[in-house]
Amino acid sequence: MAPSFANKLDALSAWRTGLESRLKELSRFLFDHDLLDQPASELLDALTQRLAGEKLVVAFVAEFSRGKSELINAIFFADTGRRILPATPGRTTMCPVELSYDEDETPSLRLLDIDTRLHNQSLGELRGHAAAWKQVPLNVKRPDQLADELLQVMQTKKVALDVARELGFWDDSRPHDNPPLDADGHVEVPAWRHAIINYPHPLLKRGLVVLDTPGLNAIGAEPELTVSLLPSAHATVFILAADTGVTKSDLAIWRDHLCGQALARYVALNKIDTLSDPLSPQAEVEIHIARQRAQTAHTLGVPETRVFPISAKLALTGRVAGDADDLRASRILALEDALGQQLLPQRREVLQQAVLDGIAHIDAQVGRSLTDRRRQMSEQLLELRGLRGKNTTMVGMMLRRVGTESAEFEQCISRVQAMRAVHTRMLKDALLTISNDIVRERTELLQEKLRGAILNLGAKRAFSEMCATLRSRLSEAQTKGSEIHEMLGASFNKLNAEFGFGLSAPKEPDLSRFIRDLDLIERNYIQYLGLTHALRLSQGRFMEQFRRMLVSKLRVVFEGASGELELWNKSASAQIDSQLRDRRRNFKRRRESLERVQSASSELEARIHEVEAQEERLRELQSRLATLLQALHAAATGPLPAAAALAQSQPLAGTVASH
Ligand SMILES: Nc1nc2c(ncn2[C@@H]2O[C@H](COP(=O)(O)OP(=O)(O)OP(=O)(O)O)[C@@H](O)[C@H]2O)c(=O)[nH]1
Ligand SMILES: [Mg+2]
Repeated sequence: MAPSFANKLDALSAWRTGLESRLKELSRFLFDHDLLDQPASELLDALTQRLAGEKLVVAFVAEFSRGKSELINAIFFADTGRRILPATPGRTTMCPVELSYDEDETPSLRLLDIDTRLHNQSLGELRGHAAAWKQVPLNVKRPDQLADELLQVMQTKKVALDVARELGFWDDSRPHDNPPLDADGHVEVPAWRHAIINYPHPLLKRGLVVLDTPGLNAIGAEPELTVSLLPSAHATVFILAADTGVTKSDLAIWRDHLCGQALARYVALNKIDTLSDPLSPQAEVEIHIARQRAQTAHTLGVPETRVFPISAKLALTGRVAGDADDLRASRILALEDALGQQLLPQRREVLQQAVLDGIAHIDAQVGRSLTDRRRQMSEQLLELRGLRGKNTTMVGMMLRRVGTESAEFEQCISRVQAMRAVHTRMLKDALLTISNDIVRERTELLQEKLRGAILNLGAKRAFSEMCATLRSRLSEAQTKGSEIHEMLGASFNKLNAEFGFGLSAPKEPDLSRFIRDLDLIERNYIQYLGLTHALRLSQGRFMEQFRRMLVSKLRVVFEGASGELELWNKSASAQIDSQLRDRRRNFKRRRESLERVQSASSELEARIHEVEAQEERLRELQSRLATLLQALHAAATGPLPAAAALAQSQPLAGTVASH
């Protein structure tokens, strides 16, 4: 049987760890041999961090009681031997629950009070404020205690009607959707706004983040879930119940939150065990399941292969009891395989490209610097060998020549300085185009316009206009980046021709991925602004949260683009410094050699040997660099490590997957 999702994720993670250690080896090698300039070192650090910190977010979305939490238990927690996340009839999970692992923190459940909605801070901002969260330590060795603590995600509280209104859980214009009002005029609302479980599960340790959500069409859903958490998930599993089929509210959730998203979507038709009936033959039940699957695919507009009839309950009980028949009947492996087969190769491709780009960069920069140093050594050898059999007058002449050459070379300094001045000015100008002030100004302007917007249409238009302005800023920065590239290219050619440098401008800076990120933010927010309850939330108190949420998202894009431009420019100009240093060192070496030869003719052969040895060392470094880069390339593009071997070394993950 094909390895399940758990095994595949393991293999991907082992692949990442392998690449990480090869990158570290490369860094160490470059550092030890004085080949690592600052931009190259930043690039390698960023790459290693990206590989280590890479997250894979899978969100489970559905109307309440469809079995989201049960399915998460079955896929990820069966190895604990019990139900970990609460899953009960009726509304259970009251706030979004994020499961992940951060090894710098102890295992814990963190809960954010629902009242934080009354203040301006967005969820994103509050993540960094430890004091805003109630922190409950988790005893991971005691699954029963763990499950007890996690019951807190079910907590609710009673509040007065006006508080419920302020919190966003009561809407006078949509009376049918409002929760019941009790005899004292109180409304039951969730106690928490968000929960984060830090749990050292092998899969979470490997960068998986699981997002369990409460029934989403409920009034008062956290806007951040719609505009940020769900759209940035790498995959969503939408769950329906086979006993209810696709209901109107299921369809509303699908349409509002999952329809038209580019992300990978899977549909689970859960609870197929409820269709079994002692009075009907199994073949009839099968026909019934097949029919439901086809209907579901048709209603949601997805291929039938994306709809997975499953039973989360049988999967969980089957795994806990080690009952292979139940597990087979649950059909969970088909869903897990699909998740593993489609999702993980996509993630791998993205990381692989980043590593290959890094290799190309190091190869170009460091490789060139080594070739250049070798060339200088060869020239020096030629010079020294030419002195064989010559007298000291000749050596004196050579010394004077080195002096003249060195003085001529130093004239390049004023040229380099002039080029630097132009470069600094151009870069400053490019960075100004995409400064944080632009984001702030534009979002404030949007806020003004949204305040006046009565219809969603107006809000959408204002938002699109803002995005268009921001996009044109990014494109402008891209053009300016290309102009810098051109300017440097031309200046480098001149410096190479006149002063014997070996400079070459790196591949043009590329900001297209930031433009794509902006497009994605635009799509998500536009979709959110289209929801009926969005405008209500976008007014008053929620408006400020909305703006802050947007600003922080846009900042990430703009700061990312600025960072990229800056790093590119640093790396392009760092070669000038290192080549200047090399050239000067070379002149000094030549002068010293000649002086030694002048003082004692026996020194010539010794000096020739020395330079030959140095050249040989450079040749070795070149070939070791090539070997390291080739090995990295092979590791990045080669097959994933065998999952079976990993399962053995990771007993817990093996337990989850081995059934
Ligand atoms: N028979 C059957 N019951 C299931 C299955 N999956 C879940 N259930 C039950 O359905 C009920 C709801 O499951 P949950 O996992 O709490 O559903 P949820 O989607 O997380 O619901 P909320 O947290 O309220 O949004 C629980 O009683 C589960 O035991 C299944 O495959 N078969
Ligand atoms: Mg739940």
